[in-house]
Amino acid sequence: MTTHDESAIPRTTGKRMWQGMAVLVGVMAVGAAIAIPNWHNFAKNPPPVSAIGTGTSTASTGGTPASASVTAPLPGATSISILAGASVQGNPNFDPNNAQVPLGNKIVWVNKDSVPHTATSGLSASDPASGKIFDTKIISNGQSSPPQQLKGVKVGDIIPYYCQIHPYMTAKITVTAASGSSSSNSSNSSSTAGATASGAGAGPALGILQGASTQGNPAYDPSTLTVKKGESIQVTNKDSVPHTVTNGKDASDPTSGTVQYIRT
Ligand SMILES: [Cu+2]
Repeated sequence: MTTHDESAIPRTTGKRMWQGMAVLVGVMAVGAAIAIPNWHNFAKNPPPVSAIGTGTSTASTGGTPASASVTAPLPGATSISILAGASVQGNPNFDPNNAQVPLGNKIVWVNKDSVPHTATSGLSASDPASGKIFDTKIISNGQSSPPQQLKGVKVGDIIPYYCQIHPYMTAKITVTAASGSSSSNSSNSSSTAGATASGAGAGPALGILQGASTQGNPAYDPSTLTVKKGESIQVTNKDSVPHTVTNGKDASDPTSGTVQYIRT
């Protein structure tokens, strides 16, 4: 059959049309049969690129993790271990990962690994503040660093540091009130000491709501939080997938995650 009408008219039979529809519906049904029962797992097990490490998850609590079990080998010094295997990305590296160091204490890093490391203040080598507060320089395997005095820090400061040889090795130090001076502290210091002693509940609470991972849902509760100087924010993730709370507009914001010093 020919026609002078050149417009695109579908030329097929009703039967072939329904066969095509059946193929489409079949493919979608198979896909749905796989995706729907596994939806929960997809959400709970994000691909590695979006997986969130657990190493720093206690950082925001401002509590008393780990350090209580680490006793100084010499008076006035805090010992931090560099664990065996620390040079392998993803392994635990600095222990404790967030050491609570009394103001004025020196810190000794003990390298228990089989390769050299450094402990250098700052976020990375490109951080203009890198090494300004302390830098152990190279610590040979099996050796301890010279005692490091933290320069210009105050109670409540949180100091990130890293290894210059393995920049993915990161940890932080929280400066606490000097031991033995609790009775003569200013109100700021004693409130910090109180916060440290009580651990959870030391500051205002921030909730991440169930369903927050769905775009458009309410995410943070409250969405605006007022914090006083020196207070820690207690973040509770009530959702079924991991989240972070990171300062900045988004990951491309050059200031993202850089609010690091908490001044009391
Ligand atoms: Cu290293």
